[in-house]
Amino acid sequence: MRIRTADVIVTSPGRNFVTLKITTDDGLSGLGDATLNGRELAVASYLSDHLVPLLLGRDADRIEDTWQYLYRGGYWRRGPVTMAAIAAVDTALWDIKAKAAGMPLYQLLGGRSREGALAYGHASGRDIPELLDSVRSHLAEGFRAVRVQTGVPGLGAVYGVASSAAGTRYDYEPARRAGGGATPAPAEETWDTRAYLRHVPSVFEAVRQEFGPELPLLHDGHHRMTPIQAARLGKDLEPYDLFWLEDATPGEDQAALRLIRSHTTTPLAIGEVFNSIHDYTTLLTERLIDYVRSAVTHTGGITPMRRLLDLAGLYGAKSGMHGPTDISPVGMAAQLHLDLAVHNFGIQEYMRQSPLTLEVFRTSATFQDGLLHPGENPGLGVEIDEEAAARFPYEAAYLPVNRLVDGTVHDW
Ligand code: EZ4
Ligand code: CO
Repeated sequence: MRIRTADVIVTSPGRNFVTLKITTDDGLSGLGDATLNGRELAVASYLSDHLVPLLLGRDADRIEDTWQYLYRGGYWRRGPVTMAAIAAVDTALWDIKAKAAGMPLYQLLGGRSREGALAYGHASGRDIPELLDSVRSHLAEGFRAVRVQTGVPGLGAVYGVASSAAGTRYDYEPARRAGGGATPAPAEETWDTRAYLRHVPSVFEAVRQEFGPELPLLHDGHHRMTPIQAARLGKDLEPYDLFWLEDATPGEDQAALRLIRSHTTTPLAIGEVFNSIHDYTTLLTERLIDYVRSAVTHTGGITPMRRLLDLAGLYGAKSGMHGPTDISPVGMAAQLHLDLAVHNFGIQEYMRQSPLTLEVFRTSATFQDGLLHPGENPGLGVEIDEEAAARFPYEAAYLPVNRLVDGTVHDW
């Protein structure tokens, strides 16, 4: 079975997505997600200029060999652009293999270990009452775990907090779009870590008071703290029994996690901006983290994600794959098949896609009683409507930039 065509599809049904569609001479086709929020066209070029010419005529059955060929053969290893491009190829080839077998992909990954993947949703509010309403509406939608983010008194818009009131579409996260093809400058937000550290424990106090001790609660620090600040927050949040504290510090400083770990028993999650198993070696072998946050889309595909989760399992760490709306329904489906199959599943992040996005990507995935399931269709269970995709041309859009009150550009 040879690869006949490989098409890079860039579409923007509410937000930008990059998808690779591989078709074989047997007439089977597979999809892979290559979306890199705010840097989409770099990956599209990597695919169409550098990988597609190498794929045409190759044996579609040889997933591992193709992965190694693209990773080692490119000389320049790792990096989010490279790994998103390779991820799309890997995922599309798994989709094809599972379709050829007539099975949902999770069967080829060893069959299911559970009925569905426990999902967490994003509750947020500009203040505590708005947050409590948002938690309530998530519970009403069936969520059995929620991430909790709020505004900080004295600060304006805060990344991770919905700008619209609870009940309307939860739209904090899509990067800001320019409209009309213009290139926008990123929005700039002001950040004050001391004000944040004073405020967050009172938020969790209010949520536990209202919803009791059972509900799994998560929090995302969005890389904004120094190690010593993160250590303090972890300690301050211990009474509220978090499921995890995510991205407390910028993840590339792996040694920082040693300091945090030595001060707090709050479970730690990290890795949504990582793109390689090598980003985790210190963190896992020294048991500095509890959850691995990588996405299939940004880590080179299903093949290396499986390898990473197997390594994590040796050190008692579990999966918590990244699942915001900048992971397309294709990337999410790949993760859901892994979620079902792997032994050391922890939790799956889940934000609902917009109706426009779901017009372009037809997915068999379901969300019921707090659990996600990829469906039983052969392959990934996602198809792309290319005519619909063509109606939504790319629009430049960027994530915001954080500045401290003194004007310095900050981590976020
Ligand atoms: O900021 O997906 O845990 N989820 C997150 C996301 C990320 C965006 C970046 O593209 O932190 O909202
Ligand atoms: Co995050």
